[in-house]
This record gives sequence, C-alpha cells and structure tokens, in this order.
Amino acid sequence: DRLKKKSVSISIDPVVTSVSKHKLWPEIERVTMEQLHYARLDVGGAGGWQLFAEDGDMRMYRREEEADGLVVDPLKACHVVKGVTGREVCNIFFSPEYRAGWEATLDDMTVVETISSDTLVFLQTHKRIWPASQRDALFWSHRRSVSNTDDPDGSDLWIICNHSTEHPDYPANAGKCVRVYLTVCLVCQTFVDPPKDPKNIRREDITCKITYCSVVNPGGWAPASVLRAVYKREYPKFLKRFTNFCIEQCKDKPIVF
Ligand code: 6CM
Repeated sequence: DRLKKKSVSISIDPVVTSVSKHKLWPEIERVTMEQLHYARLDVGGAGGWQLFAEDGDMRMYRREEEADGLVVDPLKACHVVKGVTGREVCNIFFSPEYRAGWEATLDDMTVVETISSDTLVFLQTHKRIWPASQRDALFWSHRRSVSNTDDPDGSDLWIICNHSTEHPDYPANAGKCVRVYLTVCLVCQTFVDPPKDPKNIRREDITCKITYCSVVNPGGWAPASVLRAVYKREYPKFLKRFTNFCIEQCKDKPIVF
C-alpha cells in the first residue's frame, strides 16, 4: 500500500528527444566526434603538415591537396588566447548575432533551420574573389562540451563543428553563386593558472587553447594559385580578428566557464 502512494516522475527533455530524432542527427554526432579526434592529433610526424603562418602564439599549417583538379588543402591552426574561456570563444563562433562582427569574408547570413539551441543550419554568401564566381555555403553548425578525463590540468573541451548539408529549399548552384563544401571545427580548452577557487578567478588567470581545422572544396572552377594566395592571407587574418573580437566582447563581462 505504501508503495502505491509513491509517484515516480520521469522527465524527458523534449528538445533532446526531438534533436536525436532529426534526420541529420546521426551525421552530426559522427562528424562532430570525428572532427574532435582529428583536431587533437598532433601536427608533427608523418602528417605532412607545413607551417605557413606564425604570429605570437598562433601557428597555421596546411597540406596541399587537390580533388578533381580543385584545391582542397586541409588547414590546421593552433592559438593561445588570454582572458577568455573556451565556452565563451565557442559561443561567439557559433552564435549568429556575433558573426558579422568577425567574419570578414561574409556578404550575407541566414539561419534556415533551428534543429536545437545548439544546432543550427546556416546559409551564407561570401564575398566574391576575382576572377572566380561568388560562393555560398549551406552547413549545419553544432556546439557541445565534451568531458576531458585525459587531462587533469585542463577543463572540459568545447567544440563547434560546421559541415555542409543539403536543403530542398536552397539547392546548390541555382543562382549566381557556386556552392562550396566545408568541414570546419573549432576546439577550445580553458586553463587556469595559478589554480584558484572558482569565485576568485580573474580574467588574467585564464588562458584558452584553440585548435581550428578546415577543409573547403571550392565546388567549381577557381584558379589554384589565386585560391592558395587568398587562403594564405585570409586564414591568419580570420583567426587574429576572431580572437581579438572574443577578447573585446568578453573583457568587461563576468567569466562564463
Ligand atoms: O570558419 C570560418 N567561418 C565559419 C562561419 O562563417 C564557417 C564558414 C566557412 C566558410 C569558408 C568558405 C569561404 C570561402 C569563400 C571564398 C571562396 C573563394 C573561391 C574563389 C577564389 C579564387 O565555418 C572562418 C573561415 C575563414 C575563411 C578565410
């Protein structure tokens, strides 16, 4: 009789349930975890990565690769930024409201679907680079934190993974733009030095380690030499501009761990 009176409530988060039922979910799960693994691999050794830009703590590496005659050079960058947390940096990279503030190659951005608060589908048009056609990109973007038991000194990791997708309402190459295909990830980890009670931590005690990886297929004709020259100039510019934007956005705000 006593047992009958007890009520058991099971709560199922409706958002989590609907996200995991979305048709893109298995791909989002798989690509995000693959990208996290790939980002954590070292650039030394047999990977064939060549350093092409260096500035302070920033290092950028690329591998020259082509697919069907198009440049698809994989890029990997590491950076260390003081005064911001990985969660803050990932939030700025993910959230549509900040994008125009740091993404210099952007002409236009629309969120075409909200799969969850951590998973959006973006349609972007990028600035035209002469003599090629203008490019657009349609991709899902997913944010998550991953617990990090391997590293006792660092906090959990935050990752944003962007990966091209399709949408019947936004077919590729239908207008003046050529569609690019991309897989991008940003992985961040926060370190506190010297270690402190969380309520006494100041911005000068925190450091964020960033890894950024990108593979972009230009989707159609683009002269290899122009594309490589554009990447060599634009990627370092992007990472410096983006991280400075994060520092500026966060400096007078409470720290978000
Ligand atoms: O990762 C970056 N940005 C994210 C948010 O916008 C997202 C977008 C990536 C788009 C990258 C494709 C841009 C390519 C546009 C130019 C192609 C020109 C081809 C013709 C050349 C002759 O992941 C930062 C991306 C920084 C790019 C420098």
